[in-house]
Amino acid sequence: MSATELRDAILKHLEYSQGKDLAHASLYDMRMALTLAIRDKVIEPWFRATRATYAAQSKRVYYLSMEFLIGRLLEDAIMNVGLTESAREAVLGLGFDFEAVLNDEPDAALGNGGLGRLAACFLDSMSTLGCPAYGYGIRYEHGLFRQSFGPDGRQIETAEDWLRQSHGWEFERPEAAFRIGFGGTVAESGRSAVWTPESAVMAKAYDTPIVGWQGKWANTLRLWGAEPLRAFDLNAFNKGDFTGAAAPEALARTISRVLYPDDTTAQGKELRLKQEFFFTAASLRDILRRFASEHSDLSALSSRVAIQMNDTHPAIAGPELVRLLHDERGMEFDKAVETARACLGYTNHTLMPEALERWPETLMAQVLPRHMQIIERIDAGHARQYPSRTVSIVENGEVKMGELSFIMANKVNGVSALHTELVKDTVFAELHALHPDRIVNETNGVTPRRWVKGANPGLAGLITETIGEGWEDHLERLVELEPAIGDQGFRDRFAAIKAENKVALANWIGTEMGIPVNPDAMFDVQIKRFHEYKRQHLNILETIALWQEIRANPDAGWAPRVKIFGGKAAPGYVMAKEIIHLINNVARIINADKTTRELLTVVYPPNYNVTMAERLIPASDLSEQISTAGKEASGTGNMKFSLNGALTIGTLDGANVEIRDLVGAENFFLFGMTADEVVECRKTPDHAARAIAQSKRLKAAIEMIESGAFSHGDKAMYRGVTQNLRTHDYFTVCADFDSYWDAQRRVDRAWFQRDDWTRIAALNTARTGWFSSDRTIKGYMADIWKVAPMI
Ligand code: B1N
Repeated sequence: MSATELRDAILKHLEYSQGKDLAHASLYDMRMALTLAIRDKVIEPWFRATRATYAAQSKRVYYLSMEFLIGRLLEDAIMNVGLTESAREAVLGLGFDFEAVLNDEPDAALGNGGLGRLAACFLDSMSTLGCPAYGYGIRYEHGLFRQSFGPDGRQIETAEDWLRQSHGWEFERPEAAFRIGFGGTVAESGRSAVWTPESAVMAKAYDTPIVGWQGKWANTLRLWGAEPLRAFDLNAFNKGDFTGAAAPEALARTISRVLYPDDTTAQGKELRLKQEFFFTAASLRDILRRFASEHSDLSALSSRVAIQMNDTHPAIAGPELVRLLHDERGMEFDKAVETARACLGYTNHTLMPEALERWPETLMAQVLPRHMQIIERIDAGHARQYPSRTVSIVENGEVKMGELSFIMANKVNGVSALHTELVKDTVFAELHALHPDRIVNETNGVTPRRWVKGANPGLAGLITETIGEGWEDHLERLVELEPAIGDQGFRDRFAAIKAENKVALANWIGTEMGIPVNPDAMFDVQIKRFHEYKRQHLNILETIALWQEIRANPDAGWAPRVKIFGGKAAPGYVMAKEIIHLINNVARIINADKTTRELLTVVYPPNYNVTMAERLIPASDLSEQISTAGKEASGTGNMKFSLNGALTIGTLDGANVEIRDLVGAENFFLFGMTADEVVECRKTPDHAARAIAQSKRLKAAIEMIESGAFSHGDKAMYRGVTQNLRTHDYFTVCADFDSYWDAQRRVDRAWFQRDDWTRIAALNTARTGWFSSDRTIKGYMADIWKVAPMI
């Protein structure tokens, strides 16, 4: 499509879809018209993919996820259909700034962090690989909250409103709607049972086409919105019970209203359980409807259907599928369990005990009475089959969703090599012994289309010039860059691209925050959700210590640094919010110190999201991946940084281990205890006190916080953080501090060997092509889903 043709298509949509002529079109009108013109181009591969899948009677993959952190879609879609240049020209020709049009799109934050972003990268890769797939989730009215900082530096949360403007990508499907019930009673009826829910809502489908690289294939992201039952159903429902009749309407309004803002924690709230059942049940009905339109023999279900549970959030899929097969379609119970298991896979994303979902048995029995019976029967069946087992799904009055998922899945996977081994050795040790072939590893990945080509066009251009086209969907080809890294000319270009990205970021920080930053300084970046295990407080403690040392010894050869933080804390996570508050106040004090101004700046732009990540990562020199070893299941930001030529300072945790193996130990700033050593360390009750006593810098940094230096003299302000460090320090910040400090000084020295730094940065890019989510998805397709690519 030429720029002129695209221009005509945009004008047509301006006129007929937006009802505006060019002279009166707003930025929003232009963005919508461009979106609709591009969406038109996506329809053709979308239909083609659907027809090809039907024609081949191919097995389909269903990716069930509570979260899809897709961010903006327009720029990505334009790139995938190969219209970036035409679109730029057409939009410019119509008198609009292309970047401004792209920036007008709201960032769809239907997820918290890594888990949701992984689901979005997987959608991209499944479409790129021609894997027939549907993403299924919830169309939250409000995604993750918007973050701002109060004048005192505290996090303020406000509702996010991405659907206030009409959503240009989606298609509403009023015909694809299912009634989803809750509560009520179960009556025995022969060998099965009849569940009569007490209340119900309608799940209505909204489809967004997800086009792959070069527009060869497109899959569907189907998100469910909750609506009250129709008038007819309401009448039937109503018979005499008026209060009961009003309840479903209230329920319908709340069920898809808001994303739970908790990352790696489970809240155990009734509404959350209802959300989980709501989207899982609607998805399963849709899956069985589609299967039934092509096949009649339900025993063949697993040859046509692979359902992936993204963590335990859709774990009710096990019992619900059994219920649909047994109660509603008359399949014998044990066969229904076998059939369901053959379809289901379960991805574990965390070992943190507070994240492992458990529901009170009483709540489960009240919200999903039939499912509670089925869970008990599955549990009993498993116990009969494995009499030696001591774990069970229902224990101490709780339903453990991890165990349920494990038992109901034919494959269980971890998300990095280290994490998968820990899954085998810790949470699922006993189940692993009983089912030794069930756990597999699928190390996470990220889409290079968004995270290299889209976010870093400069680097993408250099890659193409150096190794030719086609690396975008064969990212392992980045190794071909390696010979060029020996050339001074290549290194200079690589460095110049990084420098340009940093100038752009420095300008943005200047306009957005009013803080001048020196683009020649090292950009040292930690962006991720705030959590004690991710240890942003380790970073800020080191920052305080560094500031003190620079003041005491200004000429000791410090590398000038800009420390950049980004991330949100769950609204109820008091400690994480205190750390945010502390960082903002440390930034306020340090940035006001004229004596260190040239060497150290701390910036923390509010409301970190996918779009901000796309801006920050290409401009980063140093990637902070400093979690307590054994706690970060994988990380995916770590991969994005490496691909974009940042060096990593990190622990042996999650996929850091694999990054270090690939880029080479000599090119990675390793520090801290190993996962085993952390476990050992915790056995010494005063490990924190000892570490503080041994480290004059750590001691001084903590004391400085306690002195009120960052809180207008208020000595008690950060007691939550400091007392925890001094006493409990479960995440071993103190025990790792000196090692971290030393690694940072190695970073300083490396920074002054600028050409060598650039060489290592380029090696990071060249050696991390393995982290493409295409590689990950190929793994799932071969090991778990047993699905062949269609292109
Ligand atoms: O999943 C990512 C990993 O890269 C991260 O290491 C991991 O922390 C993240 C409950 C979670 N694990 N668990 C969650 C999110 C929301 C929620 O309500 C748990 N997120 C992760 C991708 O594998």
